[in-house]
Amino acid sequence: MKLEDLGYNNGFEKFRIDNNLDGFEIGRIVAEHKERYIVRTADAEIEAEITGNMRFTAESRVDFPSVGDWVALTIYDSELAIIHKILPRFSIIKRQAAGQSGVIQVIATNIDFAFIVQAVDRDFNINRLERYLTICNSSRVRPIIVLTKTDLIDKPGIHKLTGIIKKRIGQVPLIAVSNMTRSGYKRLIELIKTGKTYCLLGSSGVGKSTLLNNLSGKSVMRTDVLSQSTNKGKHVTSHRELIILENGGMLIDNPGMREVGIADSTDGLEITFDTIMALSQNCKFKDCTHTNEFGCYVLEAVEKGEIDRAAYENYLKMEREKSHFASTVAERRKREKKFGKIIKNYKKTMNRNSEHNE
Ligand SMILES: Nc1nc2c(ncn2[C@@H]2O[C@H](COP(=O)(O)OP(=O)(O)OP(=O)(O)O)[C@@H](O)[C@H]2O)c(=O)[nH]1
Ligand SMILES: [Mg+2]
Ligand SMILES: [Zn+2]
Repeated sequence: MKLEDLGYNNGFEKFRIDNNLDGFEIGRIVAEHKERYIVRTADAEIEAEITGNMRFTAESRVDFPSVGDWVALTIYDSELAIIHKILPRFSIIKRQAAGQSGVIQVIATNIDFAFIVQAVDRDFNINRLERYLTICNSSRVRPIIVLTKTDLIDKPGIHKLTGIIKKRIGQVPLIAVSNMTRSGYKRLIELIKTGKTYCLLGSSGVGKSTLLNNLSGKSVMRTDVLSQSTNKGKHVTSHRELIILENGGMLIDNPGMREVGIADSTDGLEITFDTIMALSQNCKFKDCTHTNEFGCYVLEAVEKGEIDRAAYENYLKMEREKSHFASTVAERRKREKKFGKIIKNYKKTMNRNSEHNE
């Protein structure tokens, strides 16, 4: 297998040469199990760990390898390999870590397309779809909406749901499939290109792993029904894994998400809500929050019914989350800086004292 078949490109190669990484092997992380990584190189699949230095200097999860990463590593033998460097990523899918304010969780890296998977049953939720979309847009990953379990409802039912999506989320490709009858698979398979990486995002139980197994023709991932009452908060898939399909596309399966918190979505919201953004250019005040200002074009459009009120409210909610995330991060940085100064001063005093004692 060539590295190119795993998605390696000129950008990564240029970095490798510019940084004199000739002495290292290059590989891609295909799975992660609690800081032990499975790396796929041109001729092997091996387990690897990171250097102590990488662990020590890491400031957040973003500095650790993730599934999808290209890394430079040294292979000592079939049992031991050490990851020295993460090659710069062209995309990072991340969210606000569930229940940890201001903390980022990396879902996957170097992703070309994300399949946002939602089932037609009670999982269907247009606001959440917009959330996933925002996450994709802020990480420059092209989204594709996949509506699953269409076998559970009739044609008019499917039509109604696709109508709701198309009205709110116009330009994003949308495919309705059944993992049981495989209806819709032909279109889905046509979208998967050789050498490109696709990531499956969505709640638990929507059929991500079933879809992946069907597409790969193998039972790579375990799939199951979870009883809501006995398995509260659990999901069937518990780790992330990259699988190479026969047509050369790569698919990353993820554990289902219960919370899709917005983290650092620089311009994700602007892209997701481009109509609102375009209108806001005309608002009377530059710093208009579009909530109660006089001369607000956005509010006016909502009143006139030109913007869907539910979409507008979802936008405001995520905008608030985004600012909250930013201020939590800023506050933590400030605290850490202060703490760093205390440590520095302490060390200085200690050194002075020990000099005196000599
Ligand atoms: N009727 C129907 N059932 C489906 C479909 N896709 C998946 N299922 C069933 O839904 C259940 C959950 O499927 P999984 O593939 O494990 O779901 P998942 O998204 O991987 O869930 P997590 O790993 O927990 O995130 C299984 O019992 C599947 O057989 C579908 O298209 N139609
Ligand atoms: Mg799964
Ligand atoms: Zn406004």
